[in-house]
Amino acid sequence: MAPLRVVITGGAGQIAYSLIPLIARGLVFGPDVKVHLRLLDIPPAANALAGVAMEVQDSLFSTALEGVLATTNDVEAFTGAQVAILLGGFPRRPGMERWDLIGKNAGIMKRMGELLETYASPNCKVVVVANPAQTNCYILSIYAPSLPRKNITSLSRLDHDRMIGMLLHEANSRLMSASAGNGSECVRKLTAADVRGACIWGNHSNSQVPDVSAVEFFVDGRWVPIESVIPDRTWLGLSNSLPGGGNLGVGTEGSLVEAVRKRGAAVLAARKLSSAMSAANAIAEHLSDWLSPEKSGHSPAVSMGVTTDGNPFGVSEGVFSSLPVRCTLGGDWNYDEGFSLTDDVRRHLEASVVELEDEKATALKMLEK
Ligand code: NAX
Repeated sequence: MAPLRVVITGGAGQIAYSLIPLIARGLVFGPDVKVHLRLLDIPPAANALAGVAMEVQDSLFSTALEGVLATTNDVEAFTGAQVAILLGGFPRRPGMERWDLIGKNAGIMKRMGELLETYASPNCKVVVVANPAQTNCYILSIYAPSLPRKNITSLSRLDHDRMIGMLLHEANSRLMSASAGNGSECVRKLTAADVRGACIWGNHSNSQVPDVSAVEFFVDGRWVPIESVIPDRTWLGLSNSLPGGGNLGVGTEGSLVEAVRKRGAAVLAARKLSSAMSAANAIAEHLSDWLSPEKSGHSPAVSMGVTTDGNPFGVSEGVFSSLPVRCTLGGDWNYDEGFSLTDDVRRHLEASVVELEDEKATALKMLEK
């Protein structure tokens, strides 16, 4: 069978550097799927891109990687692409307004949309990572009108995984100390497979809505509600002491919601570089749950940035938003109707969707200029 053509834009950047080995080892599309990588970057990054290509050659990756093309020619990169991983974008510079950034990236996404429309496979599957990720999806959908809207997704899996990582950290420390205290054997350490029902709603920004209201842990052979392991409702953002059913912990110093929203900034402050290893891992999980023959159809509900058109949650249509979905065999996905919005989550999600609508309007206005 012909190898899967996978284009990665921003191929010389730091996320690509962590992602390429995961793909090349067969960990994303499945060990039996041969991949031809098409790494694209802009001419000023041509040397760095050539260096990445040298390292790929030197790495003697598994047979999953059938070939690699490193190019600054976008038509060459997108021709026949069956999967597009869009990392390339304009970075935020000091003094730059958020709206300027949206405008610059809208221009880049317009070009990506045209490339997808004209040169990629008609059923190309897309994940947008470059920010503003959800609004970039919307721009793509305008300039690649023949591509099914369901094929265009954005990454909110990193936010999802950050939340699960924090929940596991808290749950495990509570379970460990509980078992140490009564002298019994240590409780089995929970892993990601022992958590279900987590969801990120809304924009990939500070307005995102990390929601644990449906979370359950698998403890001692059965699923139990989150509060039976982590009874701290304020930290979880489940406090119902305020009118309207609580405040989700937003603004509460040290709450889970605040921590998830600020995790990217915390990594940046500590590393002096934005998240790359965890972003690459989240992209790999997003794609393998969606597209790998081994995982698609078997994975739990996950958060993905998808079109809101026809969603069952009552979210305004016409934008892309993080929502809970289930991936189905053959590279499709459906909204997970098992999720429902609490009043509090709905209120916060509405604010996040207003932000998405503002971003969309700004991007469209900038493209008209
Ligand atoms: P880097 O700055 O390391 O790499 C970006 C690369 O894109 C550069 O090599 C640059 O030359 C290239 N590029 C710029 N314009 C291009 C174009 N028109 N065509 C092709 N390549 C182009 O960024 P990196 O850390 O790899 O992050 C990539 C993107 O992911 C950024 O926009 C970042 O904001 C976004 N992120 C999104 C996340 C999400 O959860 N949605 C989390 C991680 C990350 O911060």
